[in-house]
Amino acid sequence: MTERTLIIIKPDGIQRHLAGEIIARFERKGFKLVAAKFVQLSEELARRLYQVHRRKPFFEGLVKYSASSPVLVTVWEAQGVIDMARKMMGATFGYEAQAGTIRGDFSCSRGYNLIHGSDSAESAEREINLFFNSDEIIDYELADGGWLYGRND
Ligand code: DAT
Ligand code: MG
Repeated sequence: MTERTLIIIKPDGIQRHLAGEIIARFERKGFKLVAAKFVQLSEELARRLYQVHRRKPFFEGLVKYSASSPVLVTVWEAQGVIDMARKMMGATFGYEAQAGTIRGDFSCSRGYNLIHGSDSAESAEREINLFFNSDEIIDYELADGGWLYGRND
């Protein structure tokens, strides 16, 4: 079944001119972009995004960093997109992430790790609703859509 995930290119991703690189990876993989918004997060919205971490010692730092500079918020669609995007992002800390992943290739940091991606279907739904109304998620066909999934899968 087609699934959606929320991907945020975080402040360091924008400041380090990596937005195009990151988007290109998801495009080339075959994910369909269905929504995008360039925004300056408020600390309040950052707190809501990361609410599961509210009791962690790094929470306030995470909120401040997330609201420190603009981010690009995107929604991507594909069969199994949540797990595939997490694999492409790599492990949370840049210095532990495998080469070939976004964090593994471009981040050496713990907190400045370039990208957020939903970690489950429930998180994806909650996070997408934080940023987008249903009419901001675009329903359209990709011209090469028929070539993305084999008919013999
Ligand atoms: P992920 O972004 O891989 O889903 P997460 O949800 O566990 O990771 O944590 C959210 C963000 O919080 C993560 O991207 C970076 C930061 N973070 C996580 N654990 C941390 C820690 N121990 N110290 C500092 N920052 C941390
Ligand atoms: Mg997470």
